[in-house]
Amino acid sequence: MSLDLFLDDSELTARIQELKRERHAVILAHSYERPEVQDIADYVGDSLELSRLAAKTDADVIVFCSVHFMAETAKILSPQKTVLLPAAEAGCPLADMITPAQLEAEKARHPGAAVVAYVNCSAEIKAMADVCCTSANALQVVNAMPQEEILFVPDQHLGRFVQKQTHKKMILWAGCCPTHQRMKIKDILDLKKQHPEAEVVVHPESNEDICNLADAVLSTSQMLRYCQASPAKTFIIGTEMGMLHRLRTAMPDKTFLQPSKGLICPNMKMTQLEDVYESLKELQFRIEIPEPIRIKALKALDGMLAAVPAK
Ligand code: CIZ
Repeated sequence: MSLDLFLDDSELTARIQELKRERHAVILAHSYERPEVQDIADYVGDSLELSRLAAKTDADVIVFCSVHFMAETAKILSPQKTVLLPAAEAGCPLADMITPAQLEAEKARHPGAAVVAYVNCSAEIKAMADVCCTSANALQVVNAMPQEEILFVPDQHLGRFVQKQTHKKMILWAGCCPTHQRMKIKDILDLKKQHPEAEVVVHPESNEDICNLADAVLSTSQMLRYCQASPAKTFIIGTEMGMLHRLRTAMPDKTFLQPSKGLICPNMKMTQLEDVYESLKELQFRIEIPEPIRIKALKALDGMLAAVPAK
C-alpha cells in the first residue's frame, strides 16, 4: 500500500474524485458493497442495472466495485471500455459452484433442455448457456424459452422459486449462495415476534422455508421499488446487509431490520476506499475476456434482453 494512503476518508474521497475526473471514469457499486463505497459511487444498483449503465456511459474507465462475475458482465457488454475490479480477489462462491466441464456433462445428460444461466456465473458458463437471467426476470426468461425442459444453473434456490411458478420441467443445478444460506427461519421468526408489524422481504437465493413465510420474494432492485411503494414503515430484509444501507439512504423515514448477522458477503466487503483509489491510480485490476467467449456470452445476455426487454 502506498504512503499517500494514510489519509482519512474525506481526503481519500477527494483524491478519488480528482482521479475519477482525470481518468474520465465512472464508479459503479453493487448494493451489497460497504456503505462508504456505495456513498462515493456515481451509481448503486444490481449487477445488470450497473452493466447496462456501464454500456451506456461515455466514460472511458469503469470502476466496478463488486465481485468478479459482475465486472465481467460489464466487460461483455462494453468490450471497448476499460473495466476495473478494485479488489482482485473478490470472487463469488456461487459462481464457482459450476465449471464448464460440469456444465458440458450435464448438458449431455439433458440434450433437449435449454440452459438458463443466472447472471451469477462466469463468462465461460454464460458462453455455454442459451440465455441468461437475473433474479428479477428469471421466471419470464424461463417461460419465454421454446423448450419445455430447462437446465437451470447455478443457483438451486432461484431455480426452485421459478419451478413453483412455471409449467416447464426444470432441472436444477445444486449451487447456492453461502451468505443467504446462513440466514435461518428462526432468525426471521424471532425478529417478526419483536416487530409483528414488519413486512418480511427476502431474496430468492434464500432457503425455501424462508421464501414460504415471506410477504415478498424479490431481487434487490425489486426490493427497493417494493419498499418505496408499500405503506408499511418497517421491513425485515432477508439479503446481504449492504442492501440495508441502500434502503435506508433511499427511505430515511422507514425502518429496515437485518434478521441475521450472518448476512454479510466477505467478497463484497473486500473493496475498501483505498482499493478504489489504487484502482483509479494504477488502472487495476483490468477485466479481460477472450473474444470467442465474450461473443457467446453476449449472445446469452442479449437473449435475456430480447425475452425481457428493459423497462
Ligand atoms: O444480480 C445481482 O445484482 C444480485 C447478486 C442480486 C440481486 O437481486 O440484485
